Amino acid sequence: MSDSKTPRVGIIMGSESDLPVMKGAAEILQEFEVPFEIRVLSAHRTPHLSQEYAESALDRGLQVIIAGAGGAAHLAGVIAAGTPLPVLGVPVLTKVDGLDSLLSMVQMPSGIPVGTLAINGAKNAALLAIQILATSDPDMLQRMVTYKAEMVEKVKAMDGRVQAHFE
Ligand code: RP5
Repeated sequence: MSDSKTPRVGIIMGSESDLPVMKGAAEILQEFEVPFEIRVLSAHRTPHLSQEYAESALDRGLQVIIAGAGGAAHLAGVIAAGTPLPVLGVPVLTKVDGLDSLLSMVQMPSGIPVGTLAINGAKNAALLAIQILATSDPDMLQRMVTYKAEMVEKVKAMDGRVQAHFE
């Protein structure tokens, strides 16, 4: 059973240090009024909790999971292994350069996909999660249509300002 408060999207991250990036996903979901939950779960430091999270996600009403991690970023893959839900991965920038995180996520072997976003791409992960929800939710679809229309207006305004600057 789900109601308007049951989380539909799960945001998880490997460490609290990922929060400055991952809060971008939370802010987008808030803007679209999508109920979500947000947790710190580590694939290597709390493997049992991560597995429990993945295995209970569907029954708890989640529809999409966004997983952010840095370094040897296996959290999204571990979660994807334990749930039939779509998992979106956000590689978090590290001291190296973030390519370590990106490749750890995007190079999942065949069979267990992780839909990997750009390095630090938490906002796009949330937008993609909303688009996934919108495939079976007309209200969410309308919100996405409105969001895109507003973006068009913002770019038109930028265009006008830039042109005016050099007139
Ligand atoms: C990963 O290691 C986390 O996702 C984080 O990006 C990185 C560093 O974690 P902390 O040392 O800051 O806890 O597991």
